Amino acid sequence: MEGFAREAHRAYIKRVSEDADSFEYAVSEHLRMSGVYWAASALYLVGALDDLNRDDVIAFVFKCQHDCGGFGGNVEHDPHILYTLSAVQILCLFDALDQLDVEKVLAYIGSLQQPDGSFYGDEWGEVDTRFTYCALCCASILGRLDALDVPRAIHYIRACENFDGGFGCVPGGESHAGQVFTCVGALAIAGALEHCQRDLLGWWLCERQTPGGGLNGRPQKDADVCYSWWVLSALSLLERDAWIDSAALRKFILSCQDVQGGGIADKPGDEADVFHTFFGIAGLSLLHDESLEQIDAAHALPVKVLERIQSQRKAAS
Ligand code: GRG
Ligand code: ZN
Repeated sequence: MEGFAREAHRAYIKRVSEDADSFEYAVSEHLRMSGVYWAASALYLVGALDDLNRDDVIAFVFKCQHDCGGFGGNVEHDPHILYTLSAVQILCLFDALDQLDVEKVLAYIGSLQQPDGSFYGDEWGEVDTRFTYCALCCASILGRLDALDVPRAIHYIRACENFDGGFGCVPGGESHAGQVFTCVGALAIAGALEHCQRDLLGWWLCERQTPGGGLNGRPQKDADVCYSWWVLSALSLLERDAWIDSAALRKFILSCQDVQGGGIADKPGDEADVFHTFFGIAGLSLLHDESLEQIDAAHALPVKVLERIQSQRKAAS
């Protein structure tokens, strides 16, 4: 079996982050902010955050902020809660939260919450449990969950639960591992995991493991490296991560590496991309790979980064 190709992945992430002429750079133009979060997080987990230029990244992040407090996916793109979370996560990774007008960001996120507890993604009114997660994760990182109506947010998440213990993007929406992550993550952040049916949902999640060791997002679908994060993070928050075959999952993730060119693909033999590189490495971190930094399954940030933020907040109060 191939080992973890750390140096190749480092070089790959640096290359695709800097090469503005690459295919990957062009197709990720609309979500650059999240792309930077995936790249920076992956580098942090392999102990190489310094491969990115801190000043350039921070300048880019603030160029994407709007007067309302929200951030766009790129310079001159409209604000959206998805990119607002990525922006805040990037500032955390680079220890630059002190440059952020926290109240302004909280006002933006709070303005997106609806009377039923759900969240819009932006001013256009799409509702999705992904946006609930973004809101709670962001407010939690900023130490200000009190800025949101958390009980109503929990109520809305519960309305998205299905008979199989899983969750969808809206009430009645099919269970999907990505949405399960957002709902379990948000409930964990809210300290409300008692609302999950741990055993029923744990079963549904561990049944996502396919004979090849990889995880899929719902029944009958192919395994894909990113579900190593969406499924395993939820299992670990529910304390049911021992229910999957860890060695087989690790083997599947490693088989999706491009050991020469660097990066990790969705499936063996496919082209690598930064999204699957991050979620593959994050999955290996959740599998307790000791050569990697540990990641927090609820906030999708390194444990050390969250500890640093907490101690800074303590010192300031
Ligand atoms: C900070 C980690 C983090 C997340 C932010 C955006 C977000 C919040 C969460 C996304 C959750 C989600 C819905 C993930 C699934 C992404 C995915 C692979 C979707 C593919 O769906 P299909 O139907 O694929 O195309 P399948 O695998 O079902 O065939
Ligand atoms: Zn994927």
